[in-house]
Amino acid sequence: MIFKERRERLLEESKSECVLLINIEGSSKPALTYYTGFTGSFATLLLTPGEELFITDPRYTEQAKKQTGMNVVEYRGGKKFTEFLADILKEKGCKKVGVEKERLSLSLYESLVANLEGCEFAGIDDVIKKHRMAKTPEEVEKIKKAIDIAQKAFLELLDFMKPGMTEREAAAYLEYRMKALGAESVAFETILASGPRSALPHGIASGKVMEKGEVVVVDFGCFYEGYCSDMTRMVSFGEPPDEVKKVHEIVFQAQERAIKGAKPGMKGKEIDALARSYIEEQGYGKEFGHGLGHGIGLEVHEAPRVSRMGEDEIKPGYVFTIEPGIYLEGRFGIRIEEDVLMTDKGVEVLTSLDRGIFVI
Ligand SMILES: [Mn+2]
Repeated sequence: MIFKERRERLLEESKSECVLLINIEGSSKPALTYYTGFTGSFATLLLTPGEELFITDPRYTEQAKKQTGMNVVEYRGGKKFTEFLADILKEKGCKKVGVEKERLSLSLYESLVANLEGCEFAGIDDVIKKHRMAKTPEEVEKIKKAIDIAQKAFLELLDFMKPGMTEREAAAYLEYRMKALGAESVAFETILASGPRSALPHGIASGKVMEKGEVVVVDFGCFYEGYCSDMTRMVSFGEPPDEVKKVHEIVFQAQERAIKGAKPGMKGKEIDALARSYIEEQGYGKEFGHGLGHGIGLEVHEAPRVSRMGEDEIKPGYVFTIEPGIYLEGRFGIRIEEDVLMTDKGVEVLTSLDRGIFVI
């Protein structure tokens, strides 16, 4: 079973005696899903050299048994959860414990430390990150399915959306169609921003009425079997003005440079630079304020970073977005976003919608 193999690698590579991953209201949820298959909101995984324990509460016992096939221990209250956990750690003799540092709250950490004298905690975030970045073919298939659903829903949206409608109404339709086509949920709140609002890189759909002659940025995606898609397209009500076309062409060429130029082994920041340098040459460097892309998988924003800060080498099997944009405050913004898979030759583009402006 894939989860069991992942757990064995985690314990081995974490260089800790034990691994403790805690998901309280979503904290280490993606890691719990990655290493056990569990998708609920409350669970803890404890790995020791001889034993694996999965802890949850009675709301999730049945689900946990089904999803993980592991030995499930129930937390039934009576004492604080951290005291309950500390007792287990003491009983198992855990002294050096690997945790997901970025996801462990200070209050939880303090309370564990207070209950576990002489216990040492170490962050194993890098090991988890390294595992999750390298997708298996099965994971890539799920992402492709999430892309397929989102793309079909987008094409249906084009027949539905019209001037006079609010952004929210159009976004709701897109989200409804994604779910009707098999998505578990949206990957994030749909960004659907028209006219001057398109210059907001994260303009969540609002009550604004869309008007004739406006461009609309639509950034959307969905989850399928735990994995997500994330893409962006431009729509225009009527033929767009020349300046919109010109800026779109620059963004398109920047994206093309990143798609063609990205090779395995390059750092995220080198791929970012392929697109960024072109946008800078065209005089819009300041108007491209965000990173070129980010990893996608169990989360819509995960490692690797493909930005000026991206130090991770992008290896075959990594799935990430390439999404340059130019935002002209108060006027309009353009972004085009693809999901790509790094292969041993270069990137394979997984999204397949036309990359031009959809004029309706
Ligand atoms: Mn994105």
